[in-house]
Amino acid sequence: MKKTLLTVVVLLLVVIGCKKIMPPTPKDDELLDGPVEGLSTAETQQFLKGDVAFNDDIFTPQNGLGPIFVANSCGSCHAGDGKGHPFTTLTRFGQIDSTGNQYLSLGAPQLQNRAIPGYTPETLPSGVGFSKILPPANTGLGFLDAVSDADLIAMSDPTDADADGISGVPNWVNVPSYCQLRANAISQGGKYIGRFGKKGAAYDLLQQTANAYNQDMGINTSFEPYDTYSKLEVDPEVTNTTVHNVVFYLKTLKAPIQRNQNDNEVQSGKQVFMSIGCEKCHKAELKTGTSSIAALSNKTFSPYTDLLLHNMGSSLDDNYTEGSAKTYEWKTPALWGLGLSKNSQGGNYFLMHDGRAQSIESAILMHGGEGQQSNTNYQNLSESEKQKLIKFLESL
Ligand code: HEC
Ligand code: HEC
Ligand SMILES: [Ca+2]
Ligand SMILES: [Ca+2]
Ligand SMILES: [Ca+2]
Repeated sequence: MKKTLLTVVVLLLVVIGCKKIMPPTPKDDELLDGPVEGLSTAETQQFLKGDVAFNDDIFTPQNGLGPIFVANSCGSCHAGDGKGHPFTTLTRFGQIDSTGNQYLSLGAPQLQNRAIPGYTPETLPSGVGFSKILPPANTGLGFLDAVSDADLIAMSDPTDADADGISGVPNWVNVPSYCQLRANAISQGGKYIGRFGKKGAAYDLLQQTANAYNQDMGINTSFEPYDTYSKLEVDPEVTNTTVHNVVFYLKTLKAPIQRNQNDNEVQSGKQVFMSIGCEKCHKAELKTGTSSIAALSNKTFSPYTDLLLHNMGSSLDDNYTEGSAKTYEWKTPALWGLGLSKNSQGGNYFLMHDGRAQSIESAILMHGGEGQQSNTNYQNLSESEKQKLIKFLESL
């Protein structure tokens, strides 16, 4: 009897002790790396296979890493599928106008700054301007992928016909032959609307993924078979099945869930967001068309982006062009998940394409060009309106 009681007490102490030292389990709405709701069993299995390839496939010289590379797994730059850190940036160079890349023989467009033993990593040619970009969060991408081209065109205003200072244009890109065109894809001069990457230069998640394997890790696929070092065509180092699983995983990562939606200040912060013109680019609501994945078909969702390019002014000019995107143009980043981005960034914010903004307010104050008016409107707000706006943004 006594012994049992002692055991119970000891067990209780252990349980209480554990509670104190173990960090609390994050709530569902604080996690970014789960699947969308409503996947079938087979779809969930494919999601899980893609999850493993994305996070646990760590490449080594034995299974194909490099010879020149930037990192050895997708997950090392996209930890928890959240935003990356200034330590995990990519560097691109050599494209300043529409004439194409001027430094192809010197390692452009992307710098592979690491190499496996016996090989020399690339270095930037001296005197060349370069662009450093921070990994974006990888959430809700399947929803963005399934918006129709017609909807994107409807939001664009290339000549600023309504004279509100905001144009917004799609990035018209060449589509690699291995990509499948979207249903009802709209083309202009043989080019199609890109939507992934910070300038929207990748047509779809297959191109983004095949390119990441090749350029970021030196892993060749049948889609991108040219070795970045020898420039020769080599055998695939991961299978097409693995690539498709990763693409499926990216497509079916859930959209971040807004927190504190019913808080009064959050709600009035959203009104401020709408009234000072933020929503002209960071669109509160988009809808998907039909998708082969039922959970993504005909859904309305709140990403706070229009997926279009905007002139953001000279101080955000990165001296680098992609597709039809100019050096000063950026695709509106989705703001969903914004308030959670610190979790994968070591407790601090690193916002804007290169992480230069260390708070939400400083990100707003960096908006120039088409974003200048809303920046000025922000500065003219009262302190309490500003606070509500920030509180709303943190709830995303
Ligand atoms: C060295 C760090 C690094 C590695 C490794 C890496 N990425 Fe990325 N990823 C980035 C950066 C930086 C961007 C922004 C690229 C751009 O704007 O063109 C990005 C962009 C993306 C995007 C576009 C998201 C969006 O919102 O448009 C996807 C999807 C993606 N990566 C998937 C992957 C996958 C899959 C892998 C592994 C096969 C991978 N990444 C490996 C750094 C990395
Ligand atoms: C003209 C279109 C436009 C308008 C209007 C606009 N933004 Fe942006 N916003 C952008 C673009 C494009 C970027 C990315 C710039 C970069 O990365 O250099 C951005 C970046 C941001 C970021 C950083 C996001 C991240 O993940 O790094 C925040 C936060 C933000 N905007 C909030 C706002 C708020 C709040 C307003 C209203 C005061 C606003 N924006 C108005 C286009 C716009
Ligand atoms: Ca290789
Ligand atoms: Ca290179
Ligand atoms: Ca306009």
